Amino acid sequence: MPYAYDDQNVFARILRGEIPCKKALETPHSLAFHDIDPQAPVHVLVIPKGRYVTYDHFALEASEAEIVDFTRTVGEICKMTEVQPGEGGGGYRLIANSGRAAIQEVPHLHVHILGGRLLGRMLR
Ligand code: DGP
Repeated sequence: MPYAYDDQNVFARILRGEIPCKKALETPHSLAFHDIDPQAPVHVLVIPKGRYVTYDHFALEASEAEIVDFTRTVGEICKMTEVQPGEGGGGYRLIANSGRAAIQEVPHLHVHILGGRLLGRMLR
């Protein structure tokens, strides 16, 4: 059971309206909101509304409608938040921590979108 879903995780509670969030965009299958502990001037999380734990869980088991909606929502947020040239060259970073090795804190798939400052080199 690699994909057991915990209904009490904080993003499930946000989706049920039990915990408030600062919403950036909502679509039929996805929700984008600002991270509670921003690591950059722009730090938005995009989550699917479905019960998916990790990126592979979502990519392999979600419907095409969910996948298209989620991918487009991430794209919309990137476009909305992309910094303009002249402020460090523009751009953003996507991160989807999945599982223990990546220290995924909330077990509901989320993509971090970070931008608004020079982010520094991450992988070499
Ligand atoms: P990760 O380590 O990839 O699972 O990141 C989880 C992120 O979720 C972390 O950056 C903080 C954020 N987060 C945790 N609880 C809340 C919350 O209640 N509201 C919001 N907006 N973000 C939260």
